[in-house]
Amino acid sequence: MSGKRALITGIRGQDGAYLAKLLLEKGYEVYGADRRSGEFASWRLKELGIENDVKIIHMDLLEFSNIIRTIEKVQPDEVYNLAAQSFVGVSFEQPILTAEVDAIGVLRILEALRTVKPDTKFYQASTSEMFGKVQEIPQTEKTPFYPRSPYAVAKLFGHWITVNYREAYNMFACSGILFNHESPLRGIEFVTRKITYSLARIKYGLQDKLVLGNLNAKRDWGYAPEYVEAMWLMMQQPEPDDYVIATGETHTVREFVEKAAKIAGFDIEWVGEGINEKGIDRNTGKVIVEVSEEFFRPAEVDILVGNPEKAMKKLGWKPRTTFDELVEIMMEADLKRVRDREVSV
Ligand code: NDP
Ligand code: GDR
Repeated sequence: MSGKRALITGIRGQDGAYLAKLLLEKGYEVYGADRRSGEFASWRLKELGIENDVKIIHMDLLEFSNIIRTIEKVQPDEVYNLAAQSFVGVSFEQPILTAEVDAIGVLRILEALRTVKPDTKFYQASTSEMFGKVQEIPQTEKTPFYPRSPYAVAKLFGHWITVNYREAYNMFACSGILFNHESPLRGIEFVTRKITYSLARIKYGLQDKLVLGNLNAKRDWGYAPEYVEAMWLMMQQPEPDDYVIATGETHTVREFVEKAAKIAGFDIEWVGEGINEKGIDRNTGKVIVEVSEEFFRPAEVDILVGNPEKAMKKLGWKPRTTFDELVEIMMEADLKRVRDREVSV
């Protein structure tokens, strides 16, 4: 037993589940802050078999008094702030809510910690989206930021306020600048999971098409369970610091679709251009991928690719799962899920 107590916000999310599992394995007592309860919301903790091991506590990042009371009660050694309105697309529709949670929410936790328990270590879930309209390739901890969405602007405040509390109050506050990381526990609204889940449903005749937005966007996609290890490693260093966590490779959405489709037994041929582009399955001649304006963003991040050298050197962290392996893990998991749960026999 490590004897340590951790508080994870965003416990019902992808990273919350994997981080809770990792910390439980390391002997931590894990408290998960959740803004609401409910059977369905626990699906990720259930899939990892840890739903009875995490102590759920109700805490909303919008409510300062709630955060204060939670910290007084839990007396955590480490706080991992993973809670966020994390969907970039939605942040254009709900910019004020996004700022309240993703920017001021971070400040609320830091202020609560400064007031109640300033020796607590703090991790902030920062993001490659802060690089936005990229100023250099690949991006490092020193690359200038240029956010391109209300989400990224809010996260940039969260990042800088974390740095500021470290410098102003000598708090152990780190910011992990994580590039996209995916898994079978990824939310269905994000492009990778949308692709694998939809293709699985098409394969079993439950859906006709996969409708996407910008197929040319490039992302540095890694495997989520490895990225939560980096969060923990940052918190075990002698000094708090900020780190880029990435694979160093970038791929288009189109490539992700092609690879996933192949695993699911399709063979895609692209015809047409822009909004009229379509993906036809050569085996059947059927259109299985379409493009729609609906999924384009008012301002897009065209390419992201990170350089994780600092994390490799200082944390001893490195990405292990390749892009091909990631697509395979996700595609196989969704084929199994759909076969087991949605196909009637
Ligand atoms: P998810 O969207 O899966 O999880 C975010 C969690 O935050 C959800 O469980 C959500 O709760 C919770 N939440 C939202 N609003 C509030 C609120 N007001 N108070 C309390 N909790 C709230 O995100 P991920 O697990 O993918 O990501 C974790 C963090 O890392 C996020 O901050 C994200 O922005 C950031 N990030 C993620 C990357 C990625 O590729 N996954 C890359 C870089 C950064 P509910 O379940 O109730 O909706
Ligand atoms: P992102 O992830 O915006 O990078 O944010 P997302 O998977 O939503 O988009 C990646 C790229 O794919 C393009 N795209 C589509 N995206 C979605 N969601 N749906 C579609 O139909 C679609 N078609 C094309 C997008 O335009 C974009 O270019 C994720 C989140 O986890 C953030 O919280 C996190 O900070 C960043 O990753 C790093």
